[in-house]
Amino acid sequence: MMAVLFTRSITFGCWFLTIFIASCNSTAEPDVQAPEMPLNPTFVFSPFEMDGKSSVQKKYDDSVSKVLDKKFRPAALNAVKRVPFEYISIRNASQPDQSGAIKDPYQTAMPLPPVEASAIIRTEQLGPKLAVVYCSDIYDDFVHGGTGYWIALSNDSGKHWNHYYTGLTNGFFYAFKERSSIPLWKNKDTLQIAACFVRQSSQRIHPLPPMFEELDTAVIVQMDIKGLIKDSDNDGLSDIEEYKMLLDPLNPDTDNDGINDKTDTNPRYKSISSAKAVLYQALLEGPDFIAGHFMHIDLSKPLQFPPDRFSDQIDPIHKKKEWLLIVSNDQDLQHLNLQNRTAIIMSTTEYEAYKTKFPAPFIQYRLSMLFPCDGDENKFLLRISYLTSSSGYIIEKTKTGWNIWRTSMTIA
Ligand SMILES: [Ca+2]
Ligand SMILES: [Ca+2]
Ligand SMILES: [Ca+2]
Repeated sequence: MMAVLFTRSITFGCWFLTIFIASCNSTAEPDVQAPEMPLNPTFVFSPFEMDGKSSVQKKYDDSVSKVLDKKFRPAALNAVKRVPFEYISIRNASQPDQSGAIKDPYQTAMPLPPVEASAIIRTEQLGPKLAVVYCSDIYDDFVHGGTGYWIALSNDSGKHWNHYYTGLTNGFFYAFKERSSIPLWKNKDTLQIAACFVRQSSQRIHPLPPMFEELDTAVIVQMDIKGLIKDSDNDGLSDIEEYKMLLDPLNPDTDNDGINDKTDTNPRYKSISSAKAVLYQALLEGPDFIAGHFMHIDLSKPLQFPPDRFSDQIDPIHKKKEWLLIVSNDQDLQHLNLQNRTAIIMSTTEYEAYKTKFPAPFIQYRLSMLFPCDGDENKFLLRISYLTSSSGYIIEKTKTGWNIWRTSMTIA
């Protein structure tokens, strides 16, 4: 019962990595062991003289390394050329743009939405209508080479802006061109942008990004604005966003728990605060309250977080919480109730189908199950991995809650 956890944002990734490094610095006698990874030396730090044995964990570790060892294969051409959404149509450009033939891609006199200038790809004005194509990593992971394409639209010459996710990820399998002689507004209902078809051509080897190859450099992606902005059930998430998060675009409350899809932090499953769900929440949202690598959770009290703990994880432009994609068949994890991030939890079967719709990889957080340990019914091992770092925990169930020791940290 493997649990695989993904997050879309480097923000959390960096933060998490910082925790690892800070913790390692505070370790008095790091115990450097022989390399375990073929590419990088691996350092294992053990802050406690604690150990536990679990045959279930050994089996789990073997199954994970089998998955990780899978050979990289580039996407098939028919997958690259499959049109992913109904609101999109693909045309071939009659001829590729001549480089240098154009032009400043920005209409610089045009008012711009509050997005970072470096993220903007194209802007264009059509009377009072303004369109800006830009990149954001809200629903995508740019570490592996793919940020998401977004469009900001204004109908009143830039006084108000709305932001829409296109559902497309840079590199999987489109690369929008910043320079093109093709106007962004095809007409008042349709946007178009020159693009290349590309695909990942090499295995990603941490910390380097993978290589991409161009397959067709003369493509025009045409987007119907009505389809882009459509919110069929009026819950504040567009149909495209709901498709991306495996929510029901025709039901404003997918899990039927009375909380609207947009505000629900676990919109696919009802949250239940079981002891294990609280344990997983503590490990996901509060690893920095492990003082000296130890944390106690008292289940009779709500979890406490430092005041500004998550303030930088609410995106100021899109007003959205960071989201995590968690793949798990563990029902306790499915009942997770995060306070400050939205968890999209799917079963392993759902995730297999999901990967064919959304082939861009995400930063992977792997959260193991609780492995029974030492034949003690109240003692467990658990491991959380991120990129090439991982932490091992010994977890003890007490009368009032949980004791958690972080017993090893591995950095490759
Ligand atoms: Ca909706
Ligand atoms: Ca919905
Ligand atoms: Ca709900």
